[in-house]
Amino acid sequence: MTRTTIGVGMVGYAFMGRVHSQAWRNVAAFFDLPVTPVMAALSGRSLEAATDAAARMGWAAVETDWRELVNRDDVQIVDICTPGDSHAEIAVAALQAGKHVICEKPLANTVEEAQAMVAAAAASPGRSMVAFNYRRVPAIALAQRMVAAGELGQIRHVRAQYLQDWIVDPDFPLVWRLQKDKAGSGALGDIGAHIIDTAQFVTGQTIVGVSALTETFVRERPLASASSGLGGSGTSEKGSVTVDDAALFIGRMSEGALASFEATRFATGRKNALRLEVNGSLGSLAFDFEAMNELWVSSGDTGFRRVLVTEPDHPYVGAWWPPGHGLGYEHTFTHEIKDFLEAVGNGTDPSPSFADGLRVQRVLAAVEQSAAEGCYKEIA
Ligand code: 4PW
Repeated sequence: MTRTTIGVGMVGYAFMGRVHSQAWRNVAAFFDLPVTPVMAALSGRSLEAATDAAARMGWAAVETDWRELVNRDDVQIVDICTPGDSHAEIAVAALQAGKHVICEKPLANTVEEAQAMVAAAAASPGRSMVAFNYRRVPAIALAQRMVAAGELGQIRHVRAQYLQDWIVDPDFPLVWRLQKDKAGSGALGDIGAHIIDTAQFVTGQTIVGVSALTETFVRERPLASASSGLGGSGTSEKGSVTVDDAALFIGRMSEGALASFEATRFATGRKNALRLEVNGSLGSLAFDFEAMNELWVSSGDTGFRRVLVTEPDHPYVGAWWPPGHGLGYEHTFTHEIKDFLEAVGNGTDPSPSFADGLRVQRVLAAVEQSAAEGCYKEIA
């Protein structure tokens, strides 16, 4: 059978580029899709490093300027895996060229940039999506399904945490994630954005106001000599950390739930603990990414019981392994790419949209304002 193919160009090839690449490579082997992706080209500033990355990860060609990649005739989808400071420029150019765009989170470094991206998306025939991959954890998707079906009743509380510890050592270097001009904010935008999206996705409610505290515990760090993923090595010279190390905030949600959020890279011993607990009038749900194949459920009259989310009728799971075999971090990206390709192929709008990304951006901005001014901030 001949399948319609669609060319993909990816900008950036570090941590997110690697995990997106494995998704582009594998998605058509596990899911029936209306279009089959072809990994046409990768762009990166260093020809040598980009050529090496393309060869290892399966990209057919290399560009050293993302503008060339965006304008290639064999690229119909642009996948943005760069730090936040270049998201808006690349996404707007790609959408103006009529390309479909999937962009890493947070959507941008400022609300203004996110607004420009939403406007470009509205004016383009291209489809667009912001890459909040944790929505595609089967247990999180199942939690959303249960809340939407009314199984928890009226939602009263949301308790969300994203806990990491990779910069606890004060000698950990000043990588781009710790620089405001590159990353926009620190733990807040990098991991807080995920729990904002996850809480809104699972409950179907938006955050309408916040009261926040942020802190930078280590204000100077060795300049980075090299970095990859969440690792790096430093020099003897030091520079200033210009982002938050931790952000805590409480918030009101649109249908009356009270929520609390904690995003930190100083939770010693917690590696990637994205946790969510939702309490409703009829029951509760609890999830921790460090045990991502489990969802804990209480129907109110009992304590929590574990549901192993590995059954074929659980979201996304049927495409993979037999019950009990489990999925990992990388599968969330394969699911995200699968949903994106289905939308592009079927001519529908993918979710979460750039408008959803802008809403998260407004929450991030309100958290920063609230922390700076010491007051409750409503979100329009
Ligand atoms: O999923 C997380 C990301 O969104 C990863 O653990 C690291 O923190 C890299 O960026 C964020």
